[in-house]
Amino acid sequence: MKFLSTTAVAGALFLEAANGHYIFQKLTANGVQGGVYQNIRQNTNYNSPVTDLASNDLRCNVGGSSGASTTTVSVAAGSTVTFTSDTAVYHQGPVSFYLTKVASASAADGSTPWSKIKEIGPTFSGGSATWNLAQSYDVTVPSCVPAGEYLLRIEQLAIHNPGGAPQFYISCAQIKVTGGGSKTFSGVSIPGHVKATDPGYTANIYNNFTNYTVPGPAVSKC
Ligand SMILES: *[C@@H]1O[C@H](CO)[C@@H](O)[C@H](O)[C@H]1NC(C)=O
Ligand SMILES: *[C@@H]1O[C@H](CO)[C@@H](O)[C@H](O)[C@H]1NC(C)=O
Ligand SMILES: [Cu+2]
Repeated sequence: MKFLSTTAVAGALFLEAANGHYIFQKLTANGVQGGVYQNIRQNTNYNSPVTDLASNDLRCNVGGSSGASTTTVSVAAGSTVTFTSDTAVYHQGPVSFYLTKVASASAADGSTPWSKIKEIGPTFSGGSATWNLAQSYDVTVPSCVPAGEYLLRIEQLAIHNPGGAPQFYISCAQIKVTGGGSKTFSGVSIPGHVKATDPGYTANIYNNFTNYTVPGPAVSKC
């Protein structure tokens, strides 16, 4: 009896882990896709989201405050990298990418200023919105940022459930930028980059949804 009930619980947890949500766990850089958590910090909350706007877990997910077991990959400034999730993103919401310069990508805790370098909102056509729901998302490392080590963070904010807490699906890659320039982007703290009152956080995507502003700071450009 005890064995059977334990098995049932384990089975339920497995189904939840397998079917619930999604997690970005691979990075493609220099045209080569790394293994699971090779260049992305491994989290400890499976594929569950973070929902607390004040939590440091918003930086690099639960369990991602350091990355000693993660390899830092060299990428040229101006080149494109790709984040890939275990299953395709299926909750509607925006995708944003943030970059923070650090002394050591494997040791950094994400408390340094983050600059948003790309955002993907919905497109509106004929009165309806279309979200870019995908398994992989590309981002170009800005050509003008200084060489050195960075955390590169992807944030998919699921706002599919108005009235419920929006869900942050987050992963941080560890990169070492080569080449580059000398531009310093403005940055914001995480947590703190998204406010509970932001229209892009509170939006009801099912009701009179005709425009959308992705939460967080403006995108920094070279
Ligand atoms: C829909 O939104 C627009 C712009 O935000 C607003 O002017 C309008 O009153 C809204 N309509 C309804 C029916 O809520
Ligand atoms: C849509 O535009 C209106 C008018 O500028 C603004 O008040 C509202 O916050 C916007 N909605 C979203 C979800 O960004
Ligand atoms: Cu979900």
